[in-house]
Formats: sequence, structure tokens, C-alpha cells
Amino acid sequence: EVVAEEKEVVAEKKEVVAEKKLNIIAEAKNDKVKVIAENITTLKVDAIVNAANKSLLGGGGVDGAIHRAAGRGLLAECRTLGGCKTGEAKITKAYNIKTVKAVIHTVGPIVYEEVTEELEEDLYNCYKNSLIVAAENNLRSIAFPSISTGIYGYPKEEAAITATKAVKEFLQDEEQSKKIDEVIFCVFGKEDEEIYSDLLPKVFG
Ligand code: AR6
Repeated sequence: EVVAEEKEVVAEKKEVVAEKKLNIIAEAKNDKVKVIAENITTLKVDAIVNAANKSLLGGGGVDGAIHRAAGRGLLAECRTLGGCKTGEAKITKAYNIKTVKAVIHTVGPIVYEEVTEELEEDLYNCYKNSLIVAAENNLRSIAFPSISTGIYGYPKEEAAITATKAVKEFLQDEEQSKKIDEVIFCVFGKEDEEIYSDLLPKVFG
């Protein structure tokens, strides 16, 4: 019995280590929404979202990281898609990213000066349309980077508010919600770690 108990303790410890390795920094009570601090290409989820540009032919930031990890097959498929409009989302296979079934490419708005209502709506639509594409393709877990908040200049806090709002409203739709088990906000950098871990309990409880 003692041995069994010890085994249990070891198993528990292992679980903790596994969680730590994933860097889960916040989790909503609804159990579906998490914040994880990682390179998005290393996550084990059905779909990762790419913060792409309208050409869908690759770039810097997370787009560059995803294309590098996925390999040339991804670029070849992207060439067949005819680009993507701001706020819309298109799906490809994940090629050499073996922990993932698909990549959903979306194009965030570029902020030159201030965030207008139109830009906010574009960003909202990136999250909403990516979730719709995931649900349509039976992809039950999805990880988002902080779309538009790097090269495209969207203020991080405002972006997080819109991102969490879009996910919350999507999950409030009962039919859609049934099709998604897990939504991860994949944060990259201390600033977003703090913003999202503060925001998550406020938005999702
Ligand atoms: N994993 C997760 N997040 C990452 C990673 C990564 N490996 N690398 C960067 N980030 P950005 P945008 C974060 O600039 O602002 C490209 O050239 C980063 O810290 O990648 O939407 C495209 O082709 C930031 O929080 O995307 C477009 O031309 C977030 O990802 C343009 O950049 C988004 O930063 C899109 O700009």
C-alpha cells in the first residue's frame, strides 16, 4: 500500500513537472481557456493560428517561426490560397509541425496611429473567423498568438481585451462551443504574460 501511495505521489509530481514545462500561467474556471507562455510551434494542439500578412507567403515574427518549423510544404500550399483579407482566416496542413494537425492563417490589422473601431473589429474577426474555421474542420483545440501586437503595432493591452472578448462571445454560442474543447492564448514575452494572466479571470471567471 505504501508503495502504491508513493507511486501516486511520484505520478502527481510528474504531472506538476509536465504542467510547468508547458508554462501554463493562467487557466479559466470554465477549463477551456488557458494562457501558455511558449513558442507556438511547440504546442500540442489540433490547430495553431498564424498571424500572417495578406500575401500568406511568410514573413517575420510568429509567421516566420511557423514557416521555418513547418518547412517548404507550407509555403507551397500557401501559394495556392490566393492570399487572405484582413480579419479573415484560411486553413492549411501543418507539414513538419508534427504536434499539430493544421495551421489557420489569419491577417490582423495594422495600427499606424490609434486603434479605430474598424481596426478593433478586424482584430475581433481574426479570432472569431479562426475559431469558425477550427470548428468547421473538427479541430477541437486551438492556440492563438497575440495577433497584430508585434510588427503590426496593435497596443498589447487593447489587443488582449479584444482577443478575450472574441473568444468569450464565440464560446457563449452553445452550438459553436460544443465543437471546441480548448482555446490557448499563447503569449510570448513578459508583458503579455502579465496582461493575459490579469485579464483571464476577469473575462472568464
Ligand atoms: N510563438 C508565439 N508567439 C510569437 C512567436 C512564437 N514563436 N514569435 C513571435 N510571437 P508578429 P503581427 C509573438 O510580429 O504583429 C509578419 O512579418 C510576438 O511576440 O509575429 O500580427 C507577418 O508576415 C507578438 O506578441 O505578428 C506580417 O507581415 C505576436 O506573436 C506581420 O509580421 C505577434 O507578432 C504580422 O504582424
